[in-house]
Amino acid sequence: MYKLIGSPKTRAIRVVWMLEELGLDYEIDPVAPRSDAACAVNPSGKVPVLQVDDEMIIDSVAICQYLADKHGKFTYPTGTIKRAQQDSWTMFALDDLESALWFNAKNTFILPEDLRSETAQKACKYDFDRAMGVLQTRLGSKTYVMGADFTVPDLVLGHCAGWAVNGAHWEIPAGPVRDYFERVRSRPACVRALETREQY
Ligand SMILES: N[C@@H](CCC(=O)N[C@@H](CS)C(=O)NCC(=O)O)C(=O)O
Repeated sequence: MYKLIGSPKTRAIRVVWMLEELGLDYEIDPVAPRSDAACAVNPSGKVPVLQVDDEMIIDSVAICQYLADKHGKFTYPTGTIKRAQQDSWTMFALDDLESALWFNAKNTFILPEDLRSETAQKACKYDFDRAMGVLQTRLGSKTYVMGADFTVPDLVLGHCAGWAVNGAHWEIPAGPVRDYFERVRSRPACVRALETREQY
């Protein structure tokens, strides 16, 4: 039994989604970021954290990749070119989509008010829009970023798309990229994860 520490309203939802994709048993301890309970398992107070026996794994992407590797699904094996290409997609999701979303959130409601900047918000949107163009080019006509099979970066990209539309209120341009995100986010495991989030 895996124990997921972190409210599903945070990036813990990625781990819920992966656990649902893999059909695994898990329990959720819905602790808030920076709470005493979060700081007890991660000195930064960030969530999610996955407890596996007596060990803790910090970071949503590290956790999702670990689960994929351990259960032999939604990933290519380590040491292969395909795995390096898959990891490159994961880094693209974090560098080009998540960083814009996170810095925008910080400048919208997280940082102390006197440190927030509307110019920074505009810069984040600019970077995100540019990333949508890059994604369209790199994706081409593929079903998922690595081809026919859903892998870890599709989950991270799909999560970022929901964050963009529902959190930042940024529009995804109509066309292949929006179709791709709809394909990823309509997977039954994603739908179940979002239903789970509603319970918290
Ligand atoms: N790279 C980390 C980021 C985790 C993170 O920043 N989580 C947010 C909630 S979505 C948090 O705990 N923030 C508290 C803080 O920044 O102090 C991951 O993907 O797990």
